[in-house]
Amino acid sequence: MACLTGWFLSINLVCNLQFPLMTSTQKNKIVQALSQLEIEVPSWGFADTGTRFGKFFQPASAIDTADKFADAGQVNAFTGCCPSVAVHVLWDFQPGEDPKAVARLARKNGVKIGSINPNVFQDQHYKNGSFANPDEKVRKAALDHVFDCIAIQNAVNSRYLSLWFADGTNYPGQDNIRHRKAYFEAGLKATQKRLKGKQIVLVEYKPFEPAFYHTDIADWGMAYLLAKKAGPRAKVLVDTGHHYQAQNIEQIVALLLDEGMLGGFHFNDRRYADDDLTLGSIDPYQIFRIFHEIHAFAADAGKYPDIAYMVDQSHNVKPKIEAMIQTVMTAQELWAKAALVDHRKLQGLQVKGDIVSAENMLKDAFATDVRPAVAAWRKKQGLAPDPLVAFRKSGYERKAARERTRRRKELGIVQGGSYA
Ligand SMILES: [Mn+2]
Repeated sequence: MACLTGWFLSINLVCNLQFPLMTSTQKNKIVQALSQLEIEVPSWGFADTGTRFGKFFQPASAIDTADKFADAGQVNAFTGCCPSVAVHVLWDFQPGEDPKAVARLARKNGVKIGSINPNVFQDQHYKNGSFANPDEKVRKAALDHVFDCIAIQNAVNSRYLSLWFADGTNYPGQDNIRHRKAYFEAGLKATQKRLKGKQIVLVEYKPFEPAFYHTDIADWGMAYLLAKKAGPRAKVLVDTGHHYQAQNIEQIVALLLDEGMLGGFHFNDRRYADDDLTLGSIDPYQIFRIFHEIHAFAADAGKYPDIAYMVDQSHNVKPKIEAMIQTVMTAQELWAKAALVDHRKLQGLQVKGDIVSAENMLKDAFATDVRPAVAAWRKKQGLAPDPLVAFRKSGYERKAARERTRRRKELGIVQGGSYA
């Protein structure tokens, strides 16, 4: 017995020597870092959505905007770091509805309205584009819709107007790329000019889809150029899923931070293209490296950059609230891991040219199990140490499924149909 105890002790000692337990300095770093991270969830992440080929319906999915806010309220209640909800104007506001009433509905559910997302891709007249449409009347309709969204933004006191454009062409010769660029410059300039105070317009990019020959804002450089020309309230939004394979996203983040042009993120993960998979499910080290660039920038600047962290995922096969909580927990863990890097020490190694040790500083931080420290932070906030377990125990999903199934019946809503 004594011998066994000795054996366990020596194993423990060896382990502790090679992989020391977290120090109180590291724990403090994590607490400080977590207090900096608020994540916005998307209203569209709680409704039934699908792929181009079909939808898999869930009894607990949100039917209307009130349900979406209630579900987002659950994510905030259990994680304590998601106080705002991104809204899609055509999907979350009924025509003629008082935006202030929608804002009150959000508050009633323990959240507030975050970024306002115009929709200039759904209507029939956008077949050849919105801001870049060759038809002046359509360009004006798109701009008018964006102006309406800014009016909503003002009414609900939202800081961010978040723009994503499906604009592009499918075939060579279909339209004049330079003319379209000029139309975009004009539209974004007019949009930026409408904003006031601390309001920001975010310009998102994406290499392809739905257009498959050229996309008008295809990468960060195009988004940067257009945002820069639009004026000081226009910044770039990095959607982590909107890059070609092998693109170095953290380099884009570092560059945009350095230029004061990074406005925000849309978090998700991808294996092939814009897959909207759960953050960190495929490549958590990628997200860690992005967060490392932000912490490194903050260490140099003496404060964290003013950027919006948002989730852009809609889950077709996972339960929606659980998937959102899982996403937020993953973001917090990767953010906490990246906060462990000692930037001064890293710089010393970089100057010395000690590449192996420098890289290992990132690898060691990534390999650290920060979950106990994150759980301790949650306890201090009066939250359950594991939000996912606590949410499951709450029975909310079962109750929502029952209530929403009954309501669907009353309203005559059929969950069914196909893509075509
Ligand atoms: Mn996005």
